[in-house]
Amino acid sequence: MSDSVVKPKQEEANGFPPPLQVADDDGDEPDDDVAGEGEPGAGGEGKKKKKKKKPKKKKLEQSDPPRIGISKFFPDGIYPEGEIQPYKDDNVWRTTSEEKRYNERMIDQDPETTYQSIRRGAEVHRLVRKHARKHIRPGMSMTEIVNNIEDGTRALVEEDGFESGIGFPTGLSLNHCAAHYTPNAGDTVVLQQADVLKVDIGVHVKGRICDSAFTMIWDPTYEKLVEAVKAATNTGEAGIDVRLGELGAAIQETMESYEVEINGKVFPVKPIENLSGHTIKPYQVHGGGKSVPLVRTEDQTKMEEGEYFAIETFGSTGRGRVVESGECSHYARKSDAPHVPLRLTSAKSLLKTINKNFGTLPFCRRYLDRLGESKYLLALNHLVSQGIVEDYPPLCDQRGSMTAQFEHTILLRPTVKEVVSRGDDY
Ligand SMILES: [Co+2]
Repeated sequence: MSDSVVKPKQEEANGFPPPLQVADDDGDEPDDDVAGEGEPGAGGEGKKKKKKKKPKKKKLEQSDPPRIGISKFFPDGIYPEGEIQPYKDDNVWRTTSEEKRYNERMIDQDPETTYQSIRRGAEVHRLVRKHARKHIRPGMSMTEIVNNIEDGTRALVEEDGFESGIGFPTGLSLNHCAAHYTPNAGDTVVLQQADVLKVDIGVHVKGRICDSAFTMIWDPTYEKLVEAVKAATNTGEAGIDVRLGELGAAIQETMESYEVEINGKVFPVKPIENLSGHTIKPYQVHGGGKSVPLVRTEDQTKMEEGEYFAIETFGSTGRGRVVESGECSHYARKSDAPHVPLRLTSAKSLLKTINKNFGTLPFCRRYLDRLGESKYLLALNHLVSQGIVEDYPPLCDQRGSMTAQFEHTILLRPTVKEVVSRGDDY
């Protein structure tokens, strides 16, 4: 198909072991008894085992690194539910409401809105990050790390044009940089023992983007920083009718109850006040226009039934404010891009490539490289200056400070809240 792109053979180049062979791949009898190991939810578990004709047949096992499409493990198309949290206070009635339960069934039966797409993305996310956590260590280059993650995502989600694929470039922001860094070609950064690494991974299925991030450290100095941000993300105050400004206040309060001692000096953990969580729309990771602040604000906007939110919080030992800094890697075509006549032929052609391969999904320079584009910077900058493409440069606090991030995608279902990206790791 013309939409699918050529997959580079990066396993060998990076010295990773080649994917293991599928133990059972004759495909005549699906193994519906192997669900994702150790994951929450009930996907596939309720199924009765069929009497097998061939008792010697082995279970399908995921390879290491994970490269076997997730759908092979869920042949009925039912993926594990995330963590279920009941609504509180004035919304307790929703859990048992017949009407709300009916609404939910209707949503799930509609192929356009079903929860199975986001849950499939979340299951891929859990497997990819499980491997990443085991695999990433100081001494590795950013390029090695990102290839490992993205090769895993592409394989597990069974990348197929706009049907399924990477949701956005993998963020690998280090230390004082909080977000929007991923290596460009030629990047020479190598992970260090004392680094604080934010890993932000996006997976989409039919445009439903699972947006979830975590922080990795190897130096125990930053344990409290990581703990603070994890706790703030898990504050759990999100819900239907909750006001965004008040949710920000709850996040701020949790975050500010921590401090971190670095070389004998105590630093308060500050929420980064100019970063925020966001609603997610199909194919638009920042679609829907609502922001979840990390500090108290006067925003009276309420969260609403049916919305998908990325609840992400960032803590910092620095100012608690980020500015754009460093070479840009992330871009996305605007969903409301104006129709401007492009005089630059190269920009016209690049826009075609972007429309065909990403639409409004964010992409990075590496993704253009692997599509065979070269010397596109002038054209790309032209699309940015014409307001067609938005650039997202790295966002950094002051040099010398450390920042951490945790993020989950949540669904405000009619009856309950579902933390769809929850795993046993965070
Ligand atoms: Co996000």
